[in-house]
Amino acid sequence: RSLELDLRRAVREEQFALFLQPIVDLERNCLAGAEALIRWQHPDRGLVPPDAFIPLAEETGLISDIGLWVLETACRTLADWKRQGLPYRLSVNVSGSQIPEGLPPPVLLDQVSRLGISPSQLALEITEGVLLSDVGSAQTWLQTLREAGFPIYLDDFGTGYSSLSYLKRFSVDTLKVDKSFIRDIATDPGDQALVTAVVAMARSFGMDVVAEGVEQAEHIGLLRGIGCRYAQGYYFSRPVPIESFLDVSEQIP
Ligand code: G
Ligand code: G
Ligand code: NA
Ligand code: MN
Repeated sequence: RSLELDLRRAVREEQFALFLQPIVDLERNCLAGAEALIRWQHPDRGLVPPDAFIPLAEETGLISDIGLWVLETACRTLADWKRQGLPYRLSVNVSGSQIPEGLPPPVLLDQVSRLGISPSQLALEITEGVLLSDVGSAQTWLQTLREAGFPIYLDDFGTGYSSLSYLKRFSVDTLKVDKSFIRDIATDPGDQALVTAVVAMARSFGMDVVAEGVEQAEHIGLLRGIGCRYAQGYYFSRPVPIESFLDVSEQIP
């Protein structure tokens, strides 16, 4: 349990960093924004990736405080961009265990209004399981925030249990197609057919699509061809520290 003690201290001392990975608008050929991905700057272990501590944070409830730190850091970054006249959108990941008490809608609204940013610039990434686990309260949470203007992204789309009826029941703004479907899209006709169908379906529901895990130049032409508007992946950039993001994004697309 020493990792838990370390994590408690990390929360107190804010030993975290937000890394940003660009999301590119393939239609307009410009940067659309970024996904925020947390890292733990451990005093002895160095940079710890989220997979190594988010599950523990969820078990121990520390995820709530970590989530509030992420929210504040993301909003400060948006305010900073606004001062520079940059219109980018940021998306933050939200775990099921943060919903609803860990991230109350009034807290989100208060944060954006204090910093003078629009809710439309802060997207919330959830996974499909979140709304199925405790349908009542999670659904109310989602609906309240969506009505307040926060875009909702469905993360890792295609890997869980979402069906057409799921998408009809829970309205979201954007589907993020999981990287496992993009990886072989240039060579696997099945994956290509699947992503083509997802894009067509998203359109008919009025949703946007972000392709995740875009690693090759070939992916870009293909995705553009099937009408997928947004892309994210190592081809453009790995997640980078906030301080480097604007420099990195100058090279994009
Ligand atoms: O950064 P990386 O690509 O290693 O992210 C791995 C996973 O960690 C992602 O699936 C993402 O959902 C999760 N993750 C990253 N940042 C956060 C965060 O701020 N909050 C939560 N709850 N999960 C995060
Ligand atoms: O929240 P989510 O699970 O979608 O987090 C995205 C994860 O995917 C992060 O761990 C991020 O570092 C990773 N990632 C981002 N772009 C790429 C990519 O092009 N290829 C691969 N393999 N992983 C990526
Ligand atoms: Na995500
Ligand atoms: Mn994802």
